[in-house]
Amino acid sequence: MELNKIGLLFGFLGFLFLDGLLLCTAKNVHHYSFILKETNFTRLCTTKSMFTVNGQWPGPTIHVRKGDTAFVNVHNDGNYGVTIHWHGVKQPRNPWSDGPENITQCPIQPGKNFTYEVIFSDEEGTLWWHAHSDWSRATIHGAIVILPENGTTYPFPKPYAEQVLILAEWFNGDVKELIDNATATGADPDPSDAYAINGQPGFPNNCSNETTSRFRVQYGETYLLRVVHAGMNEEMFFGIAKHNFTVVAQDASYIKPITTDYIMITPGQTMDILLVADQDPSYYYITATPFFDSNAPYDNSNTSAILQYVGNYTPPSSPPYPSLPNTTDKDAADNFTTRIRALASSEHPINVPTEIDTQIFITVSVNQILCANGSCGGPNGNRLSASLNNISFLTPTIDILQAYYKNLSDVFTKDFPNKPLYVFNYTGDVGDNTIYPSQGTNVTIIDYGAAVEIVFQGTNVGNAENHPMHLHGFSFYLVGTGYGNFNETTSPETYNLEDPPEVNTIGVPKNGWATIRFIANNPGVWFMHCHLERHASWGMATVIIVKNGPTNETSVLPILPDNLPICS
Ligand SMILES: [Cu+2]
Repeated sequence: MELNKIGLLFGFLGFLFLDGLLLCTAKNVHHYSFILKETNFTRLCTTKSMFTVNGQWPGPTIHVRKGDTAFVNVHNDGNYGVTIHWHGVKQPRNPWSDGPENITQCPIQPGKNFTYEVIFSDEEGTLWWHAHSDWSRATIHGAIVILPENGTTYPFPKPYAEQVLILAEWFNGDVKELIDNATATGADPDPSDAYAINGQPGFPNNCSNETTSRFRVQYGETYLLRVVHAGMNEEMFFGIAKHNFTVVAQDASYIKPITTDYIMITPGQTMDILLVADQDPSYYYITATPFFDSNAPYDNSNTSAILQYVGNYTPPSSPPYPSLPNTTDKDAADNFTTRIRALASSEHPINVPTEIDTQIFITVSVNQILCANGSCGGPNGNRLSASLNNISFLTPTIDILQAYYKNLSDVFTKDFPNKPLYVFNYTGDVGDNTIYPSQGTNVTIIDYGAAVEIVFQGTNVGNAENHPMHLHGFSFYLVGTGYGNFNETTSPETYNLEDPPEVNTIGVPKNGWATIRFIANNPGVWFMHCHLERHASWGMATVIIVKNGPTNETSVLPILPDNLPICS
């Protein structure tokens, strides 16, 4: 695979009338066509038909500049309904095109199509798109590359070339059958059979050596690697043999450069990395391995691509392999994530709320639901479940956005608690008091413009684990994390209000807490959930509705798109 030189052809130049003047603006409009269809793929010597965009896995990359708009027509030629989400794109005032199934729309049914209007604002760097219905995101995903606006540039020397690297999971079986079976029995879904980098498991996986992804580099040049974690259920360590590299952005927001030989990245996150090809011209493995701190079943395999220097040399018979932290090495994970600080420069300022209007404390738990006569496939014959504030989210049959917009009753309740109804020693001996959650579609309503703080408290209920929490419609500041129970007095004393990273997905440490802050300046209906897919399926989710502000410009775009698939 040849690296693409930077310099992309853009679609249609946008024009804007301002005060009677015709101004050529930097904002462009792009058009993409996604055809969803079943396509045969062979990995690990197993062939299966899987649901893809345009027959590709990973799917096509969307290229825009900061502040552009992309119209993506999604036509479903598959066998079941799907929605697409533009992960990390804030979509100001435009929840209509956000995508989560039965939250902002119903699935695009086979034979139907829908055009998403993806509105970019201050994002710059790498994001991604993925299906947001059942588990179809396993095979329906791709990168979004957001270049600096015309006339501006990166806050680092312009790289020679760039490359998208998408981490994902390969399942030998049909992914929809897999989650449908797990849902039917209440058991843990089967783990994936391999991880993949740009669709290829690579060394040391069965039947994978020949097809390993290769990235060719010129000695002495600097490359921008855009790493996307599109995997389903596992966090990952990632590194390149014999090369240090520098992480410069996370979730399409610049950070202070971190030089390291590995990263820990959770499902949902993206990281931009500068790599200097400064080692002896040869082959080097680029490898990702799981970080897993729980005792659920998981995929303990590795995936590799090859960094291949251009030139005349004898390739090594076995290229060097990076030494990454052990799968359970929590300290290594923390040692990387706690180094992340916002760039916070004059060109890329941050604006952390210091006076909080709305404070929400949320426990994050894995639970069980009782089954009659212990007839389910989970622990103790029960059904596996998950919750926020001990409420396991029930996805409604009518989308919440439509219900809110049209004032339909009986779809959701506005009473998601802003603190746990039952206070216990969250990270200690939790007993059996909170193992069984209630179930409901409980949402939080927030005033436009409110300064919001959310403390996520991981718990020892069920199965403690790191949870990558993701919020739609916003990026937020991660102001603090810690282990044990959040302490109202001492924990805030550790907050970083100077240069906290501005992100859309954060790992809540196992048996620990994480605090985020943001201004609720985006009216709409926004999903918030764990990005481990099995936890999201079990109900580790809720919805935040931000009310309209006082003006049209601070209200949801008034148009209900013509062909938005609504739930009847
Ligand atoms: Cu989780």
